Amino acid sequence: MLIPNFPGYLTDLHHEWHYLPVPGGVDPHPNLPKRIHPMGTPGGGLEFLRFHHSFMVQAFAWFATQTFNPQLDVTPWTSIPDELKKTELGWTVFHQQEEDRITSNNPRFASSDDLGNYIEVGIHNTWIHGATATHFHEEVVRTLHSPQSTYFYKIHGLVDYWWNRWRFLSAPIRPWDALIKDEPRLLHSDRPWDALIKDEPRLLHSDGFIIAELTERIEGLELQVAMNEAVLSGAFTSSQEWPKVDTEVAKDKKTEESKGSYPRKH
Ligand SMILES: [Cu+2]
Repeated sequence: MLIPNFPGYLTDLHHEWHYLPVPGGVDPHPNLPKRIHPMGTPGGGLEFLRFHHSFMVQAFAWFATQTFNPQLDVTPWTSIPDELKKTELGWTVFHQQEEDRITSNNPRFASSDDLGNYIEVGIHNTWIHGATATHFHEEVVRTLHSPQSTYFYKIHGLVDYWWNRWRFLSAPIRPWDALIKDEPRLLHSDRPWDALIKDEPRLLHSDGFIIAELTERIEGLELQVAMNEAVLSGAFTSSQEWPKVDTEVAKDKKTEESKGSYPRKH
């Protein structure tokens, strides 16, 4: 679904971040921040993950200031929906291998940066935006104005989910004595260790569990801060201040050709 009155500032922020300068090309929003590390280069993968994470925090802060009828469905996907895994939508055995590697961390990724590059250069840029646009008949998802669609938050929610999952999976397994030292309550469990592990597999990845818990708390705080800032700075205009729909449509028509699309590696 297209999100009514989605802030142009956020659309532009996303567009400019992805914009790849080409000779003779026109920089869409020269005053907005640009990507620092090019796609697929060291630093680019982490920047991709961080940019989209913080972008979603800002968008959700705005969502929270609005009432939508019907409500927005922006809940993240936690796996690639089966209905998208179709040959006619460009799904291939190679994409399945990519998804399997991302969810199993096998072969393992060296870092968040490594994971981010793998996702961006592969499934993200070559397939998921286009397949989603075609299947759900929402063309804007194919373009760099994709944040105007609720599907953007499903796609990038999935990327965030993969990232968190990877942080969990890649956390070092801690020896029991270190675990017991930090979590003495485990000592007072009357249950044998193997039964404990069976019921609480998170214990095996205890650092990952702690990271996941902290990540969740930080995300909550980020959202709170973003919302407070938005309210204090008046970043989001009230509905009475919105421009008339016909002028917006005219503006949209003008920018139609300049929406850009996700780059592919040749
Ligand atoms: Cu993007």
